Amino acid sequence: MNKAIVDDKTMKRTLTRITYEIIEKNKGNQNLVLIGIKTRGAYLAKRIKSRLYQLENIEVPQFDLDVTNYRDDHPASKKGEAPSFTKKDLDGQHIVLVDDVLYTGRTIRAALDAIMSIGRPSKISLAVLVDRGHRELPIRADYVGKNIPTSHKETIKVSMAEIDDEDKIEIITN
Ligand code: 3GP
Ligand code: 5GP
Ligand code: MG
Repeated sequence: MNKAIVDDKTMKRTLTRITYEIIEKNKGNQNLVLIGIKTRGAYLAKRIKSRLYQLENIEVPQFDLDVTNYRDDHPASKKGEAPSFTKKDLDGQHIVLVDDVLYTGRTIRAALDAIMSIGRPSKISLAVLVDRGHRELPIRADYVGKNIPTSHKETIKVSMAEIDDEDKIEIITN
């Protein structure tokens, strides 16, 4: 059973709010760098980057990250892509990691591992579109689009216009 909970207009507003929160919490927006976790986190990071420019004329670098090679839970059956950023992109910067759904926290742990193995940021924050609970590690998000308490059996389906033809968030009950 699919239950739609966020439509395109609400997703747009949510991303605008997250962008304003990033602006508010980082007065001057010095040294901000957005890193989006593939696949949908990368599209979200691109949207936040363009909102930062539209709303406040702020230009920030944005990179995609594939965490496959850094995961501890399911060993990669296929090899992931190497990170596109280098040490100089990270050193002394404030990284805002972006992902679609935060669940156990293991993806974010893998992303932190990838970043720390390459450079030394001054700060790392986390922005997620959905926090569905069930953390297995001491990780929390600084910017949350929507808290959606779920059971382990449910999943959150995030659709994004760039690859799914529309913007939508649904709860899937298996
Ligand atoms: P994403 O790469 O855009 O984040 O993990 C591959 C895809 O499967 C993800 O797309 C994610 O949206 C989707 N997915 C749905 N449920 C789960 C889940 O419980 N765990 C993981 N890792 N991915 C899930
Ligand atoms: P975690 O590593 O925190 O358990 O899971 C986070 C990653 O797995 C996110 O990148 C997300 O894509 C994916 N994920 C986990 N649960 C869900 C879910 O219910 N829906 C979607 N769309 N992705 C999920
Ligand atoms: Mg994801």
